Amino acid sequence: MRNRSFTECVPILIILFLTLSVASVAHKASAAVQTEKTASVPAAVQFLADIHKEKNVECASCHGKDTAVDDNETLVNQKCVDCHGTLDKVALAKKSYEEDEPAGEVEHALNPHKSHLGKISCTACHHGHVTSWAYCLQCHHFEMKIPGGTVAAELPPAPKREMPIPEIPKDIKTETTDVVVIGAGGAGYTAAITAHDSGAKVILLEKQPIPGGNTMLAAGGMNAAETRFQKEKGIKDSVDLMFEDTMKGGQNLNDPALVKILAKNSAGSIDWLTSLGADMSDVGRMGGSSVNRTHRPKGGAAVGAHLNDVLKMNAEKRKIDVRVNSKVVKILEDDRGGVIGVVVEGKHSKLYRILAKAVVNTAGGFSANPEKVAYYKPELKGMTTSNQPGATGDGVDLGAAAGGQLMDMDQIQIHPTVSAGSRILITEAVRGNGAILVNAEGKRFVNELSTRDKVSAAILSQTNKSAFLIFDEGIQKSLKQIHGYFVLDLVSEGATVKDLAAKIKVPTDALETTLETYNKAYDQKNDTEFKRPDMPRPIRTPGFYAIEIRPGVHYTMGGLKINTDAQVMSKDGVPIKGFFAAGEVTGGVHGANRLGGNSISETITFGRIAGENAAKMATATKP
Ligand code: MEZ
Repeated sequence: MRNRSFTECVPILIILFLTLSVASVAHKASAAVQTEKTASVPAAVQFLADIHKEKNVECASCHGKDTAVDDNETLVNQKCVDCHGTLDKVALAKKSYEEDEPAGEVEHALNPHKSHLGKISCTACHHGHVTSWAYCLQCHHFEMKIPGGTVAAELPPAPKREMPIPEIPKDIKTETTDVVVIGAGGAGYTAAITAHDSGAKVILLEKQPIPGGNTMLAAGGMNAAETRFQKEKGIKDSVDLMFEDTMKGGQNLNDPALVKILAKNSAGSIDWLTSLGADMSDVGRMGGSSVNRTHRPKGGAAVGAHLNDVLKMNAEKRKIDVRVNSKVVKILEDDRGGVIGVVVEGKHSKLYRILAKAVVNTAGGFSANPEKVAYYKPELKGMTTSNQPGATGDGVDLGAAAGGQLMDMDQIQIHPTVSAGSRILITEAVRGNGAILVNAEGKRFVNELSTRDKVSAAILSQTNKSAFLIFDEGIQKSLKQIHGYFVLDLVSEGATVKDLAAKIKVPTDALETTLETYNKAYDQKNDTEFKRPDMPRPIRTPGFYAIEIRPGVHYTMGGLKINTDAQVMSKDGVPIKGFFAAGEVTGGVHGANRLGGNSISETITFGRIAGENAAKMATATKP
């Protein structure tokens, strides 16, 4: 079907409007809101509702007649799509957001309708009665226009980071289900799908307007040992070696029982994802791993956006009840401390209660909560983060308030390579595929494949507390994800090493010598200088590229203590009945330092365990 333009759509909507004769209470209320808000708008800004009104699109065309808006804003979003087309269609229609972009270069263009956020709802960015703002502006600094907003529009104030537990009125609405999952990132979707497939009725809650959590940002891949993809590529690995690498990387602070589960179930988790339609066939390496075991889509594409799509699609196929804009404000307990449900604050539905036989907490970590990070690790005060804005640690607070034991809260990981001056993570896979790090003097200073704690510490002791990732055309071609850094304008380029040195203002001789020495080490398969264990590619194929990077807060290793069944442990050291957790909200798997690629591994493996055990518990008590 041809995509209708907005103007073509207007008459249809008017007819619809007239047919429905919507001089309704809802319409009036909506119009009143509109007038009231419009009155306070600065002259230059019109809200989306005003723009529609000017085009004779009445309120009920978007809101429907007498229909209360649900927290997913389902009807409003459907109306946007009916009129303007799906996200894919809008993305095609608007290939370039850079005004001077030549038509032939649309491949490189930024397109907010097509991004790693996947298929998000229109109302995540487009707001009818307040200034619209692009969700991605919370991490990026794009100069892009949005109807009913402005480029310079002030973002709404950041959500309150502390979670005062509100007074819960007794008479709020109550729903019931088997399993409630808090947080729709990778662990949440995995737990929800697994619980559903084990026979439970599930509600998956997400406080942000879009699902995905930090999973949607995950880049490098998912660690797994003894997988069929490793076998196909002749990679010799073992569950024991993954266990040893993970313990060593975590400085043996990890809970060995959890690490055993992680390693033992990792290949099964890859098979599970594959059975859902994921492509995990490319295998690379992250720092601290003895062999290539980081799985990701073909060509080295980012793992998170792909998994996010696959998990969302599978939840939709199963008709799992996923609710965004739905923040859990309290976990409910019975008089013996067992967990029996949650209280939710919906964007539109306000406070309501869901009683459940089991609750799974997959609400993530707190790297995007600078106050909390600084509280537990004062030396990280003011440091940027690679995390999505919802990673504020509510899940940890909710779990602790429900009697859960916290552990290792001061174990906070900084990722060595966040693009300088931004929040954009440059995946460790760039180093894994061959890039080196040089300082402002043009010299290498560290084994680039060492663990994150060591590489970050080395960078922080260099001039400007930053460094440059250096790679060439061969490395750029080997990893699809790198393309995105060009699109985001993060890469300095040179046709020769000399050109590049001039661009990034490092001494030419030093950079040339550094690359000659490194390429010799590659040829001799021996890095005598820094003992880098794997040099998959030389750096000698023009063009030459650099990205300036700085460490940023990336992952919180601490959280709720769980056992191997993903049950949350109480402060007295016993499992809390009906309470499970998985993913970054938990502590224990990664100890003092998480290995790159072990986060997605943990979310999938422990998400599956939590979902299965929650469902088992829920269905066992079914009449
Ligand atoms: O597991 C991670 O955090 C990871 C692989 C990050 C990255 O550098 O891509």
